[in-house]
Amino acid sequence: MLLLRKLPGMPGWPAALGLRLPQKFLFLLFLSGLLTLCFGALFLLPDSSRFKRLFLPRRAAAGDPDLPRSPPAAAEPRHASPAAPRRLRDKLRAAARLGAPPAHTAASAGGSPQRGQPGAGGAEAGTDSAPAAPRQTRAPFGFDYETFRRSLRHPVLGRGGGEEPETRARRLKIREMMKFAWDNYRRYAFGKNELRPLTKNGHIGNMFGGLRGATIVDALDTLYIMELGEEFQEAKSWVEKSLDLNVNGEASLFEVNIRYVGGLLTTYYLTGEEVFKSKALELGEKLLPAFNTPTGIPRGVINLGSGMSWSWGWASAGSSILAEFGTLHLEFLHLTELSGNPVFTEKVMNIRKVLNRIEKPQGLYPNFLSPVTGNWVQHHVSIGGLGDSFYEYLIKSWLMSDKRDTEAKKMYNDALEAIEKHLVKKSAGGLTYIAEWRGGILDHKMGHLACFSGGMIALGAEQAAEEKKQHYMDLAAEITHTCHESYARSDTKLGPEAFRFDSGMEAVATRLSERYYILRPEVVESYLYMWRLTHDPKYRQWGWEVVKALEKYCRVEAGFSGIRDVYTTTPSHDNMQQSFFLAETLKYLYLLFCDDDVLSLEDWVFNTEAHPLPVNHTNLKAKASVQ
Ligand code: DMJ
Repeated sequence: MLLLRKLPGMPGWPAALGLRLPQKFLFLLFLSGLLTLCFGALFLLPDSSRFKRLFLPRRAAAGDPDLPRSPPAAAEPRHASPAAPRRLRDKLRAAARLGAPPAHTAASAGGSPQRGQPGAGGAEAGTDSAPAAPRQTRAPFGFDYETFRRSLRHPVLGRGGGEEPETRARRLKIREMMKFAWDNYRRYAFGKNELRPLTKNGHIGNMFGGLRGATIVDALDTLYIMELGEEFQEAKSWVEKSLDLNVNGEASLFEVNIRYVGGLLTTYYLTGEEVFKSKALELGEKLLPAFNTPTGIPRGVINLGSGMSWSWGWASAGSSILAEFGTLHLEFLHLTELSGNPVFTEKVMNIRKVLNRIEKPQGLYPNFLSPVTGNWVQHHVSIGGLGDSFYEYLIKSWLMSDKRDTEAKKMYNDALEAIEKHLVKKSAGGLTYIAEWRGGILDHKMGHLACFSGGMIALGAEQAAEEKKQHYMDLAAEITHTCHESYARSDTKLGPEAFRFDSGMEAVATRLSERYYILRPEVVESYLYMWRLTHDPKYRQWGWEVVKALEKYCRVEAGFSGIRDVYTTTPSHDNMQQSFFLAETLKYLYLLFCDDDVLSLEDWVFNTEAHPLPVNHTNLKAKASVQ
């Protein structure tokens, strides 16, 4: 306006219109009001609006959903938002400070950034509205392993000393069992997925899509923790030389994640050896195509070579399974942590978003969800198989975030409340159990898998409202007691795959098909948590009963085998040494006879395959910045 007036040979607008002074004044007033209105309206436009990006400085208009709208970060209350997005925000901000577009721009456009390359989401500085910084090239993302190690509150393997000779002897016995299981696997099945201890050969199976060495990757951290140095080196050099990730074949997204990605991540955190990190990240990227569904809920099966994914044939109407897509969170957050690539975190945060959006019947989470429509497919609810580790990962997400992921905590609390209201029952004989729910009808059955829940409920009790803490500790103890009963009531002192509370029976398998024991860990897992959280000596006693039973009924000449019927003392062996026996059962038993500072629960959260992942202590922030 003013400019126009001063242009030579051009009369001012109002003059040109032939207006008088008061009219000119009114006209000017009207125009300035109009301008203010237009400019002010810019702030009301959605962040994505092109006009906004055109007129406002870049930072204010960025509109990234992960960036806080208000108040600014410094004013954020400590528990205001989940930890994962917060860390993501920190990284995005760090990238923005260097003028780099956030890494996920590249990732979500289909190409994942090359780690360690300047082009990994890295551009030139200088587009920010902050005071002009000297032009600099973005350095590669780096994870500072030493900073991470310094952040741990306890030595990984504890301080040692001051224990009872009996405790030490029992621990060493379990170490010997691990060595026996490993030696036989190495001798007869090295490089295969599992050992067949009766026929003395290897088993490959079809769960890992052509990947081999499941027992090696699952056993790595147990060998390390038990200080079986030579054996650990054998396992490590196999991973270095022979773990081939360029495979084809149908893999379970869930199994590959919990065993391979989990095992590799943990071994990296324990040792700092790059090979474990790079393999974990490479494999993690191969899992990403499974999320390419209309809802972002991954399908259960993926071809690691082609990236094609589909649902399990047995899952009703092409659905995805709660315990499968709900058991990725811990590992995926660590994949982001180590790579700087937010895509992993984005994928699992989206799963949460979908779950939070849909209605839950009576507050319960059914086990089958359509990845296409995002609706529940069947109303079967269980804290055992098909549901189990979804609940586990909610409370563990909260713990792993150093107690900042309040969204996970709330989801866990709400779910547990609904489970308690609808599924927790007491038998006539006074045993507390968690039944299954089929469209509103209760099935009074508890699977062996559901026995992890004693430990989980104890672990979660700490965050409960003051008046409920003791209640949850009591509930955890009662469930663990029931699971112990399922062992104590069998002839072998090992528990069946499922036990029931009907027809006058309590905590025993009533069907022939449910009498087997395949070296599963869930009951001893609960013993470990209960021991660490209460120090009631009965849990060590119960753990020792399991050791004796395993030795008596599952140990064969060339390893450990599952048994077909826990109710007979002349068992028939199933000829399979499951990899989770080395990853979980023996690890939990060993830790039960260790001091609490060995893999302290303050520093580590166990994934569902017992691979410990570090808690993201607040003072760890520095480690994940762009160097
Ligand atoms: C393990 O692979 C994991 O614990 C999983 O969450 C459930 N099943 C087995 C052990 O029973």
